[in-house]
Amino acid sequence: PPVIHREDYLPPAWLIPQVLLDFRLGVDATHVVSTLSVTRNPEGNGTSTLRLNGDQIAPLAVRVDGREVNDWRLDGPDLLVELTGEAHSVEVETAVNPAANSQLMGLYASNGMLCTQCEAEGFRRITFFPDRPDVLSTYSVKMRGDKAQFPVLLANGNCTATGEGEDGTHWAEWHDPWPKPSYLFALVAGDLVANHDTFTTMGGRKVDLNIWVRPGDEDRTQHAMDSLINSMKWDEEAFGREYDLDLFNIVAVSDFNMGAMENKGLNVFNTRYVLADPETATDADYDAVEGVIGHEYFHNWSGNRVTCRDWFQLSLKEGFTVLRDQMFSADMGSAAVKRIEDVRVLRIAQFPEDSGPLAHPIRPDSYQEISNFYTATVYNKGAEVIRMMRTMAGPERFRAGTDLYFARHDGEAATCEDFVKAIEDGAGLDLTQFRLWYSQAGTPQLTVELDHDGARTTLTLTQAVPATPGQPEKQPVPIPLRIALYDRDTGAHSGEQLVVLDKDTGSFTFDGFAKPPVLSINRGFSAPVAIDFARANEDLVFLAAHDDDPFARYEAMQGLVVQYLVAGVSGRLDDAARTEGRAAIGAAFAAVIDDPELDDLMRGELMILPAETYLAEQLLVADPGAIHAEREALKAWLGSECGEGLKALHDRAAAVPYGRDAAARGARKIKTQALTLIAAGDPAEGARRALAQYRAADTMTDRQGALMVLASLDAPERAEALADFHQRYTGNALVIDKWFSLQGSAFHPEVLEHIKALAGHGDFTMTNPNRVRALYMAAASNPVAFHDEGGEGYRMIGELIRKLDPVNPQTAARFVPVLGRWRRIEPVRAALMRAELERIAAVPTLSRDVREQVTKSLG
Ligand code: DPP
Ligand code: ZN
Repeated sequence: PPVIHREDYLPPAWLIPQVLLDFRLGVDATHVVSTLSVTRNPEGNGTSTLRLNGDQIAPLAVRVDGREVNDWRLDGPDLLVELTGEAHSVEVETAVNPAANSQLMGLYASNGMLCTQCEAEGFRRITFFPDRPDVLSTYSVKMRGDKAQFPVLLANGNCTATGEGEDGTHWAEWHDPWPKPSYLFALVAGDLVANHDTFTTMGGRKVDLNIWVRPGDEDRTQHAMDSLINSMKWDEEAFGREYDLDLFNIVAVSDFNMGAMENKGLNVFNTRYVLADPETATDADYDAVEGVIGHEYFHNWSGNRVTCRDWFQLSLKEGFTVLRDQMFSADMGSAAVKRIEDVRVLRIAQFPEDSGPLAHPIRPDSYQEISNFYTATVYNKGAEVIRMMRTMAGPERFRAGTDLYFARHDGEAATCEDFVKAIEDGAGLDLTQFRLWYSQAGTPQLTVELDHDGARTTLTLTQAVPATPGQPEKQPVPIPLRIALYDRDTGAHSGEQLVVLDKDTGSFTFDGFAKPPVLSINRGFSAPVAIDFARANEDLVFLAAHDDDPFARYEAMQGLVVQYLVAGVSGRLDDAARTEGRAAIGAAFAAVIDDPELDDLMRGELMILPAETYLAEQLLVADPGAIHAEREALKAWLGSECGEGLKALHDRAAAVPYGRDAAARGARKIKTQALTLIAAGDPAEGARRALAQYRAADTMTDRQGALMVLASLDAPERAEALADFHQRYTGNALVIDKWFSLQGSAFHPEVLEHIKALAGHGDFTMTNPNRVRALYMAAASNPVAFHDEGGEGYRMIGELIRKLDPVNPQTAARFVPVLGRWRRIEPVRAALMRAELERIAAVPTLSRDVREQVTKSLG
C-alpha cells in the first residue's frame, strides 16, 4: 500500500463551499444524491481535474451543471471529473448497503437504526467527495425514510423543515451553518427517545440538549446529561469557549469502533460512554462517561471550529482536547487522583508504544492507514506535550496563548505549528527547541544524580532520547521538572522550583542543607519522561509518607515497589535484600492503610501496585512469567503481612452507605483494593469476603470488584457468582461485556480454557466491537493468558486478528501491537510471538490497517 508523507502536502485544487445531500434511507439500500458547488482554489495547482475520493462505492450517475456527463473516470477508488470553468455544480448519485457494512465506517446499520462514522475517511464510503479535512463546506441534508422504522431523523446543525411523504414515509431537512470538513458529517435515523434539557450560554443563547437512546435506556442517561451541562459551563469558564448552535444532540449506538465522535452538533457515542446508573455502571464507568462527554463537547472548538489541515496534524485537536478533558475531570473531582490515573494510562499504553516498532512522533511523518494513528502517542503524549507548555507558561499566560490560537485560526484548518506559534506569541514563550517534542519519537530517559558536599547540594540531570524506527539520532529536548528538596531534619521543603533541562546534561546547585536533602522530582509528572534515579528505600518511604505533592507521593510508593520487583526478576535480590525490600514496602503500606489524613480515593491510588507492562518497560528484555510470579508473590506477602489492617479497612469501607460523594466512592475503591490483597494472602478468606461483598452489593462497583477477585480464585464461590451475574444482567449488553471481560482478565490457572469457551458462548459475536474487546482485549492484556509459556495466548490473538480482519479491520489492527512487543520479551516467547505475526503477514487478503501494523512489527 502507498505511504503518505506529511511533506507532500498540497492544498486542494478545488474547493466545495456548499454540499447538498439527499438520502433515501433503507437498511439494505440507501440512495444518495450529492450536489456539490465546486470552485477552483486560487491556491491550488490549477488542474482541471476534480478528484472525488471513494471507497467501495460506484457512481450511478454524474451530472455537471445539471447535465449528465459520461467522460468521468475512475482512478482506483476515486472518481475524476473534468471541469472547464472556475465554478460548477457537480452532482453524483450513489447507493450503499448499510446492513452489509460490518466495518462500521461510513453509513451502517446498528440494531435497525442507521448511523454514520466518517472520521477519518468514512465519508468516501457514502458518496464521492474530496475527503480531506482542509475542504470546508456548509451542509444541507434532506433525508426520507419509513416513518415507523425511522421515527427520528437527525443530522448536523438545525432542523429546518419536516414533512410526511407517501407510503408511510416522512422526511426532514437539516442545515449546518458552520463550514466543516466531511469527517464531521453525521446522520442518524432510528427509533430513539431523548432525555431533554436546556443550557443557556454565557452570551444568553438557549441551547436545546438531547441525549438519544433506544427506548428503555432513557433512565440511564442522567449522568451523561449532567456531564454535558457541566462541560458546557466549564469550557466557558476555563477556556472562554461558548457553544454556537441552538441544538446539541448526542446519540448512543451499541456498535461503534471508537469511544465517541464529535460530529458538529450531533455527537455519536458508543453506548458505554452514555449509559450509567449505580446498578449497572461502576464509579470508573461514571468517570469515563464524564470524561468522554467532555472530550467530544470540547472538540466543538478544538477540532471543529479550528480543525486539522491534514491527518498528520491529528494531535492538534486530539492532544489538546485530551488535555482539556483531563483538566475538566480534575476540576469535577479529585485533581490529585485524576493526575495519577492519567499518568498510569500513559505508562501502560504510551510508553510501550514509544519504545517499540510502532513508535511515532505526536505529529507523524508518514502513514499507510490513518486509522492506525489514533494512538496513545497522538492522544495522551500529545496532551502531555501541551501540558508542559502550560507548566512553563503558567495558567494565565497559557490561557492567553489558547485565546490567541482560537482567535487566529477560527474557521480554519490549522497545523500543529500554528498551535505552537500561537502559544509562543500569546504566552510569551520561546518554543524553538520545544518543537522537537512534535518531531521526535521516543520517551526521553532522564538520569538523576544528587551529590552533597559540605553545605552545597548538586543535582545533575542527564537526558537521552532513544533511537526509534526511522530516527536513529535524537537531539536533547527541553524537560521542565517541578522539584522540591526536603530537609531531613525538619521534614519540610522551602518551596517548589521549576528547572528546565534543555541540554544533554545540566547541573543545578542548592545551598543551605546540613545533610543531603531528599529530592522530590517531576512533581505532578511535569514531564513525560522515564527517570533513572537509584535511591535508598528510606528516602522513598519518607516521600511516600510525607510528600505534599500527591503525585510525588504516589510515585515514591511506586518507586519503592518497582525497585524491589525489578531487582527480584533480575535475580539481584539475595535473602537479606529481599527481607529489607519487603519490610520497607510493608511499612509504607501499613502507613498508607492507617494514615488518617488521606482521603480514601487517594489511599486507593497509593495501594495500586505497578502494572506488569510498566515493570516490563524497566527491563531491556523481560520475562513476563518471572514478572508475574514476583508481583503475585509480593501481593501475597502484603496480604498476609498487612492482613489485619486490610480486613479492618475492608470492614470499615463495607459499612459506608451508598452515595455519589467522594467519601462513599473512596470507600468503594479501597473496599475492592483491600479485598484483592486479602485474597492474595489468604484465598479462602478472600473468597468468603468476596462472596459476601457480591451478595451485599448495592452498586456495580462493589459487585464487579467482588466478582473480579472471585474470577481469579480457584474457589467454589467463583462459579456461583459468575452464573448469578450472567443471569441477573441478561439482555444488558454493557454489563454482559463486563462478564466477558472479568473472565478474560482473570489470573486463573485455566483462564485460556475459559476464554476459548467464552468465544463459543451464545452471547459472543465478532460483529460488535465492544464484545470483541471485552473478551480479547482482556485476554491480550492478561499476562497469564497472553504470555502463556506454550504460546497458546499468542495463537489465540493471532487467530482473532485473522478472523476479525475481514469483518472490521480497524478493530482487528488494534490487536497487533501486543504481538509487536516481541523484541523486548525473552527469546522463547519472542520466537512464538514473531511466528504468529508471520502467520498473519502470510494472509494475502489482509486489510491495509492490519498489513501496516504487522509489517512494521516484523520489520
Ligand atoms: N472521536 C474520536 C475522538 O474524539 C476521534 N475524533 O477522539
Ligand atoms: Zn478526540
